[in-house]
Amino acid sequence: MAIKKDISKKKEIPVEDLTTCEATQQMLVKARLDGVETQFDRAKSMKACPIGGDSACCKHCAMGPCRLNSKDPYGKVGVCGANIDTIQARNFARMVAAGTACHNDHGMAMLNIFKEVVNGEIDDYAIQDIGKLESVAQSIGIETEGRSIKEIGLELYDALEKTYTGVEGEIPFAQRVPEKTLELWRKYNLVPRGAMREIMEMMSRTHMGVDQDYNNIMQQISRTALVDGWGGSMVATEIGDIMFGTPSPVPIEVNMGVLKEDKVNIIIHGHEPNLFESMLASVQEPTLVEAAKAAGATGINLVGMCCSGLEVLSRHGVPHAGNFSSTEPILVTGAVDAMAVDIQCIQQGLVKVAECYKTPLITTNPRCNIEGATHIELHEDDPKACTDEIVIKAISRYKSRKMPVQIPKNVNFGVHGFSHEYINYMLGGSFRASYTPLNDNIINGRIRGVAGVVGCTNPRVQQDSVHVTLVKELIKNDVLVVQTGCSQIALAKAGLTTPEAAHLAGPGLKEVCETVGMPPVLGLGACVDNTRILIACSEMVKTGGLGESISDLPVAGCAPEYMSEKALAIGQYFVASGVFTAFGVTFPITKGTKFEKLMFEGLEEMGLGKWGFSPDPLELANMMIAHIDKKRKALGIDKARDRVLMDMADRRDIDAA
Ligand code: XCC
Ligand code: SF4
Repeated sequence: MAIKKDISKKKEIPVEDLTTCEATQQMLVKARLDGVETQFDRAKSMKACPIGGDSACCKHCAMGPCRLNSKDPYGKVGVCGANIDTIQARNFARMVAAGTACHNDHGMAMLNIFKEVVNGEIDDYAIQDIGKLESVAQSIGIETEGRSIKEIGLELYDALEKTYTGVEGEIPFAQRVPEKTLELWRKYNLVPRGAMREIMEMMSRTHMGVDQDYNNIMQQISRTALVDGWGGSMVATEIGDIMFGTPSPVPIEVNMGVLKEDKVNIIIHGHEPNLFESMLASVQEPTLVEAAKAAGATGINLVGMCCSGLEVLSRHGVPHAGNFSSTEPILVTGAVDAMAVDIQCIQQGLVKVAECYKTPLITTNPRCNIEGATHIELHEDDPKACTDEIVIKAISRYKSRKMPVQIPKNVNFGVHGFSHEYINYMLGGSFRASYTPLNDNIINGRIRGVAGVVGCTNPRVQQDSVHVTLVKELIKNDVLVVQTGCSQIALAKAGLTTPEAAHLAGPGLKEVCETVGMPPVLGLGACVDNTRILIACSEMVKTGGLGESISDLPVAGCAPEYMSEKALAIGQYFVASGVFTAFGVTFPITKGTKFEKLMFEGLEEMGLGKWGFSPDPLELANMMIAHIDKKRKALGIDKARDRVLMDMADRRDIDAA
């Protein structure tokens, strides 16, 4: 037995290879000493299934499951005769449907709360950004002049409800899509109806014996994804802003060092902002603050993780403790007195780790219970009943903290909370807010293009490192980077979301950043807030000078460490909107097939965007930059950039002389 143990110890991967996040490294070392298992250990012992990885298997009926050979993809078909292209297209379709369902489910929940707030049935939340309410209403043709908040709000609710329930016609935010892009969608029948309809149709078409032409399945994949980006996710962002405020830049702190040994530490993890917003009220409740002090703490410390954390980091500057892969390791500090979660990316492994450190793990949403966790349901008409109880649980855990606490000292700073409204204002100034300066700087070549780098972390690759290497390479090449999701926290921990990080940018981007005082990497919020990027793209097209369609823009997207089906849905809506989007880690298709060709070439030939893939960050950067340059050339602005760079070089020569 002892020998066996030695062997397993020898095989242990150094924590530095698992993650570049130092705090997470420290906690992984401690976890090993404490005998606690995390996703990093499970990823090592659970080899990814190679057939599933290539999407060459189908379990859509009981004649199967059928496994095809991805080395010889056309050598075999399933029992029903389904070929590799049908099988992969259906698998991809269902992943996109699941991701789209998640974002729409979240958006619909927000919209329901909004309705009850407007109706006066919920008073723990409010309409905080009336300007945003009006601008969103106007963007879909709702009259706002001389009308009350309630009138506008109810009409907005009725209109946006169609995002989910629309049986026919086009979703409301299709009105925000640039004309030429929308025309193309109409030509291919891609403009979504309501999400319920699109997801239902996607599930039905991918049942055994229904849609068996990968091209036709792809049409519904795009339409389904578009009702995520321009539908449910966009509603989640806009309603979130209306109720909780539109973000504007705030200085923030990230990393595990935001936990405080002498305070009652509460972490909120998940996605919907309502839990966190109510928790913000609870931790300020004087009686609860007193109770924390009576328990010997100096106060209550509320911090976020994952997208829940990003919602309030952007809006209120609440500290953020880390991204997805750090959610288990942070419990290893022993300093977390409660972790409250709602929906999405809450890995079941948390239960065991929480148990080891006697941290209450509390689920709050009826759609997400976890075996072994404590469920305290949050009801929107009285959310504080739930969040107060969580605080009380945390205080009593603080009081009975038994084991020694070990909090990594790491704290990093950044400026986050950008929004498309703020980009408008920041570059244009308050009197001439517009996208013209951004477009001008792209046209004159100081900014080569814009890249969205987003998405998860994944223990199949070294946590954070792919994000950071990729983004550094992009900004070095004058590509302005916008970010959402867990990726943003990777970059914040690496110090790239500060204005000072401009020195890492190429000469053109550096000049723009220094003039405006902005970071070269802009954090735009949670994953639903990728829709801020869609709107920014839309504005860039409408402002002029960069083509007529989103597909004309010198922009690209990437999720280099993705893991979730939501990320695939996001990727697909960017592709269908006209953006080249590259993913890392692995891509769920079989190489050398017609479906691969459609995804990586065919969609672009139709005038949409296309997919790209590489596990290597520098290769990803090169692909994105090459795409941006291709678009610059097509726009005839490639020469301008040569001039700017020559100017810079000339200037340096002069300086040197
Ligand atoms: Fe989840 Fe949104 Fe991915 Fe992070 S980035 S791991 S989806 S928390 Ni959305
Ligand atoms: Fe096999 Fe066809 Fe059934 Fe899929 S649908 S499991 S390929 S028989």
